[in-house]
Amino acid sequence: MRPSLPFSRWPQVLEDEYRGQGFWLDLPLSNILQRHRDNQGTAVICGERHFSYAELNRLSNNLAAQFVCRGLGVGDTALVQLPNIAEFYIVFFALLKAGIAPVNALFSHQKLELRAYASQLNPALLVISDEHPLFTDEVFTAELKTLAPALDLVCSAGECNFALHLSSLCSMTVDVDVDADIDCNSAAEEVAFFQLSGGSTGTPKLIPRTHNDYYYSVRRSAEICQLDGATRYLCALPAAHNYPLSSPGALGVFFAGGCVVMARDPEPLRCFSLIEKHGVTMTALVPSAVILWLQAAPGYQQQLSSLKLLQVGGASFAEALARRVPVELGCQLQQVFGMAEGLVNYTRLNDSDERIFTTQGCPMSSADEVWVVDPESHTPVACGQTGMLMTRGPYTFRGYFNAAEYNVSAFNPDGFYISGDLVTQDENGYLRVVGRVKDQINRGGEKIAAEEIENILLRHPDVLQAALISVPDALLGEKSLACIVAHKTAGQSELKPVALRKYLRAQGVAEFKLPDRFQFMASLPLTAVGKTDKKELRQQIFTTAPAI
Ligand code: AMP
Ligand code: DBH
Repeated sequence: MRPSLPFSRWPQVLEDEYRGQGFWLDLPLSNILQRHRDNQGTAVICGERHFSYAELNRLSNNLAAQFVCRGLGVGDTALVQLPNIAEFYIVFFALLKAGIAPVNALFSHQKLELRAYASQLNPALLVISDEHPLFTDEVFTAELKTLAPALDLVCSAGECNFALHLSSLCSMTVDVDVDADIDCNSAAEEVAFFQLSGGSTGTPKLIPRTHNDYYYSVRRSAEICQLDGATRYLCALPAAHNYPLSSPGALGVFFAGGCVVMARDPEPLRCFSLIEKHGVTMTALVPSAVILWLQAAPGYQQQLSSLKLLQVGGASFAEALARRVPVELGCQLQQVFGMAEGLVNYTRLNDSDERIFTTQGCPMSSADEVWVVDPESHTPVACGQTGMLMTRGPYTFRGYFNAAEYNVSAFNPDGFYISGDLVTQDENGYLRVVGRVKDQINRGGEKIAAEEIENILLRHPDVLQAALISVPDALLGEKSLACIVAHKTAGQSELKPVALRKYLRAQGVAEFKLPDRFQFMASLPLTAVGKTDKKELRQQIFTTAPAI
């Protein structure tokens, strides 16, 4: 048997405390589904397809058995990239049951991200969809195999002539009792899967999440959101994202025995008709999607009448918009401020309107330790003052995967994660997100690490200096602006925005990470140590002509 995957564990005293307080139950994450194995109620609706809990359990058992009989198990990892379809959950539970730890890439990810995940994890298994342009032929799969020597099994949702088809694997039964659960899970204190970090560094980082910590965050989230068997949740954000997966997300709904309705994306009219058709009671959106829903809602109130709760999170949500939600969408608002690294804050359902409209909630767990500190000295600021958020707790990770050096700067010596978010906290523990010190752009909830894009731009032969900064945007909250200094020798024609975007696309950069605008400059301001002075750069940009 292979050893379990390495990761940064909690110190024993904290593990004991989290167990002692009943936060960690030593159950595998797949228990979320298995506890409903005899439930004939609908777990997932995906287009015209309805899956009961019993069916979801059986299909994921079959698939897990296929993986196990091919020799896969604890110590193995998988790279998964699926759109919002029921197979996302079948595969997720199958991998958990087989003890294989997946990373679920976003469907918008391209070569750059998939290469990074493949080379960091060396997955034995790749699960793809024939709908993704990268997998219309075998070329990119072959490249991934060179980056991940362990990769020898490729499965696909849909038709794909170089992969095994998920549909046939799920319907095949191995020589085992079909009703018996496959139970090759990794131990509850080990890594269950990897979550994605929005990041602020050159390469995308992976967040190990254990069964114990993730299961706790799901249970507690389901409790705070008062989910039950009657909950019907519309999953309109990318299913792999931490927010629609666990806050309380689809896993919270499964835990409570409710039903998840899949939407391709948050496009309002399609979502409105799914809400009406399936009597959806709650959903989760990012602020930019709420703006589109508010624009589209007039005349559709009737269709939305089953919707009771709208969660909004992932990026700053203006108070003026928050106040419009109950009036114009006819449902309660819940603000959610979370991170794939762990800590999630919610406004509570019985909070006053004032709190719900003006704060991003308070930590979900009594064991969440939240510090608001001076970003330089890490000393606490006074209550109500702006400071940087640092946190530690029963479901906040203790280190990025295989990144010992970086982890030294991402955590303080006591294991507090340094989030890089600027917040205020009031005397009741409620947080407001007011900014950030990390070098990241939050483009409508999709996070872009400035350094990742800058590094690629700097590899362009005509680019001497590059800096990516955020600029305000009415819909997305923020868009990205690339400030470029060209080499003196560069032909001017080369450095048009269209050419640079084409170059970035050719490097495999996901569409949402392409700079929205470019500004060509003679030089970039530098700090005393010779790094780009983004504060000064911002000043210059906003006092000069608009970028193209
Ligand atoms: P990620 O690292 O991709 O999981 O993104 C987490 C980050 O998203 C947080 O650290 C915040 O910067 C941002 N974020 C999440 N929810 C909110 C919110 N409700 N308001 C403002 N920013 C948020
Ligand atoms: O933005 C996020 O990453 C996020 C937002 C809300 C998150 O991870 C979550 C809730 O769990």
